[in-house]
Amino acid sequence: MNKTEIAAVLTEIGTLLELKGENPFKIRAYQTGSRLIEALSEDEIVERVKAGTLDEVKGVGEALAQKITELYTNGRLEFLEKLRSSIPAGLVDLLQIPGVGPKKIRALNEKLGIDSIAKLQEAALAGKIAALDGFGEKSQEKIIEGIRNREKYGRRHLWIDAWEVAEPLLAGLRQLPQVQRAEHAGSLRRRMETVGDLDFLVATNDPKPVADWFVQWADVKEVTAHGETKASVRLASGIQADLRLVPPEQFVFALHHFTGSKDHNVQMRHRALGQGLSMSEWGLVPAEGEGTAKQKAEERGRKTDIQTEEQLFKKLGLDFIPPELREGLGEIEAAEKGGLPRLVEESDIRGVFHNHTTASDGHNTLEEMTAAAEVLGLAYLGIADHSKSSVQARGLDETRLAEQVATIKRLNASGKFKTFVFTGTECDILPDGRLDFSDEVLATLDYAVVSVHSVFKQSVEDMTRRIIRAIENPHATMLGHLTGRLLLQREGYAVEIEKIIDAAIANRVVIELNASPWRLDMDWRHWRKAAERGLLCSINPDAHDTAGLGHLRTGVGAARKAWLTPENILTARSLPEVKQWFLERKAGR
Ligand code: DGT
Ligand code: CA
Ligand code: CA
Ligand code: ZN
Repeated sequence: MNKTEIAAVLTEIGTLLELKGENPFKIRAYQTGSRLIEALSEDEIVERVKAGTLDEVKGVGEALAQKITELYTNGRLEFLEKLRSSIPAGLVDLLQIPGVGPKKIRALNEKLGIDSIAKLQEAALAGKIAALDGFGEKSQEKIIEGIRNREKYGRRHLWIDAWEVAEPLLAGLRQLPQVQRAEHAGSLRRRMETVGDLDFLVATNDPKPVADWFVQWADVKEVTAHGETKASVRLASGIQADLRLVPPEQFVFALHHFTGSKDHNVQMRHRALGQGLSMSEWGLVPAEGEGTAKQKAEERGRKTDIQTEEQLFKKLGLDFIPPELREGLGEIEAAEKGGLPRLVEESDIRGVFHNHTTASDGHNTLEEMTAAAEVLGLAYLGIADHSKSSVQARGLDETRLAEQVATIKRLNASGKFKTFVFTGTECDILPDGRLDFSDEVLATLDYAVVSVHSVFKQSVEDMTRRIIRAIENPHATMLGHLTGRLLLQREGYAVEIEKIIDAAIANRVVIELNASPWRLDMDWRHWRKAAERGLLCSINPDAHDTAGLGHLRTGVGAARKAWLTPENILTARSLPEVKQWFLERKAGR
């Protein structure tokens, strides 16, 4: 365990002892011990553990020294494990509610028999808390809100939601005169499909006003830490945000460290060590020699020639690794050999498929959607309204589909928009794998997205067979949202993804990367290998209104995370190339 982790354990022990109503001196000894450990350098702790001289530190007694040694060497502490199990789990849970500390929990337990969050909520809603000594209307309100928010705060957030909250905050930080550089880091920068919390990083020589500004941001609901090197807040949306403030010469090292991922960082540190260098959030310094890593880094930082991540990677013999690829999945090996892909960018995308209009469950008309695509500079727009079995989505039957096709052809011929419109459908894959439209009807369209929208609860074998049968239909052009997942809401249905990928490649069917922020399906984790084997991707916004076309950005982020290049993506091709590809496909089989 490192010192921060050890300090956290000591604090936890103090809290648990307080919860048990132990002797205040004993409690204070752990609280003080935690602060003392934080104040020591990592190297000093190592030395003192080795020499057995921890108890010589003022304020650290023999008992504490022995526990710290045990934590340092074993990474666990029997005393803590016993302590934890001696307290009802429900009481410990109550510590998660803001405004109720160990003392209050004991009072609630003694006077009202409260030993779980559920009972606390019940008592608060019944107005029983306000009547207790040491509580009141205000603390009762706070408890009720705390419980209500717990679920909201506890969960992760869609990338797009996190992005929308983070962008204005980042812009605000950059405008402060004390801020030399500011970036976001963590999973948001790595473009994970969901984000736990926001991580901001600022380079400044004057951290106090920056931290003060951050905790007073309009959206801040609660300040959980407010120092000169770090501040943490909860925002109104329930998202938590960390701000770290570092001197300018440390910025690039901290940016790399807090961008993560953990796995990537571990591998990078390992590589640095192989070159005799110690890499940390503080800097890149010789692994051997006098002083702590932090001291050495601070000393050398002032004269470091490393200002950018490009330079940092170069120093370790690597090409620049885009943040999206930093998952510890072979990116370092590729960067070493000059083998990183030229990742797709938003500007590579020439058109979009799989979009809905008011004909089915969309909110904008065909012309509105086309106008919006034109504004985005897209050369083509593929319409794909639902088919007749999707009754709730007002799926089109054969007659209405034929009418829509005629309308689209007239629109293209009119020359009203620069964007060309492809005729298509999002055709239901029926439970047995047949498609919702006959071959004759499908043959009248430029393309067909085939998707599962019903009967999700099939066995893996049945679902896999069902989708493969659909893929084998010569009129299927693309497979829509492969697993049907809704991020943070609904797991995808069980299906053998490898077999689906095999079938798609064999039948020259495109698999979509559904760009809607709550789908991002097929998942980036499957794409890299599949694309290497020749699977073609289409980044499909699945837009249900004009704003939905903007989901393209989320989709491109996921595609980058998936190591995809423009060559892997159908919609990075020009209009004539795509027309040609559709024609060849139709003729080819
Ligand atoms: P999240 O917030 O759960 O979506 O994921 P991240 O990746 O943003 O994780 P977070 O916010 O806990 O930390 C940001 C980055 O800081 C993380 O990706 C890597 C780095 N980091 C944080 N704690 C550790 C640690 O204990 N060890 C290492 N090697 N890196 C860490
Ligand atoms: Ca984070
Ligand atoms: Ca964080
Ligand atoms: Zn769909």
